[in-house]
Amino acid sequence: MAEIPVLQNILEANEAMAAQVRSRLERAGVVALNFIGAPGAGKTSLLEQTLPRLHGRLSVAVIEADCATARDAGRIKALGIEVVQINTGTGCHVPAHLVLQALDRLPLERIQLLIIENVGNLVCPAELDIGESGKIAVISVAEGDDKPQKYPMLFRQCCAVVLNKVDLIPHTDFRRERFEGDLRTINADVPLFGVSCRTGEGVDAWVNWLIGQTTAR
Ligand SMILES: Nc1nc2c(ncn2[C@@H]2O[C@H](COP(=O)(O)OP(=O)(O)O)[C@@H](O)[C@H]2O)c(=O)[nH]1
Ligand SMILES: [Mg+2]
Repeated sequence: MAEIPVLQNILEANEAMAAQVRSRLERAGVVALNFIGAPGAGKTSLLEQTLPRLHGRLSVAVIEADCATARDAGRIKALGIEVVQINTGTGCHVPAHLVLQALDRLPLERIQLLIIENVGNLVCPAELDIGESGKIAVISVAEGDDKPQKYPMLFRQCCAVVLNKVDLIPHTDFRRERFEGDLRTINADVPLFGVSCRTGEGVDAWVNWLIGQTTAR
């Protein structure tokens, strides 16, 4: 019995922090997108394909979240993009209070888009509000075509789905019709972008949508 109020307190505390993140971002006119996907889905690879294409079109900063290491931040920094690494230790998602701390280290007045790469996980990050404008589901064909039905929360919550590693489809048993059919039963209208971060296929359409998000809001 005692555990329920504790959990409630933690969630309420997170909501209060998320509200602070949201108001700071809104005041600065920054759109923040929270990239959620399994470890290895290609979240950082997608950023490596996306960020150079935004050069001269949109000013961007990135928050990287992983249990350990600053490796992903290193990959983003190598592109000349402002980045803050968060390490969550045993935490399976980035909580709002760590995002709030990271905002202090970013030039919010100079950026239009903030991308947060969450800890690799299809479950907890989908449930938690961190003050973002929207969640992006990043999934790869190597994970199988049954994930929308198995992890409906993420696919219901997100404002776009990026299906990565389409170059591998011929080498897997991934059935795109099944994936799309299942996705549509959960989220009928969500934009879906099939991309390959290996070949660059489909990335331009995704980037154009992304740019549209900063002007539409
Ligand atoms: N074949 C193929 N491999 C990819 C693609 N995107 C990423 N990878 C590989 O998948 C692995 C995990 O990528 P990474 O971006 O680190 O995933 P993250 O953990 O979601 O950030 C790396 O070895 C990438 O080179 C893709 O579109 N096609
Ligand atoms: Mg990564």
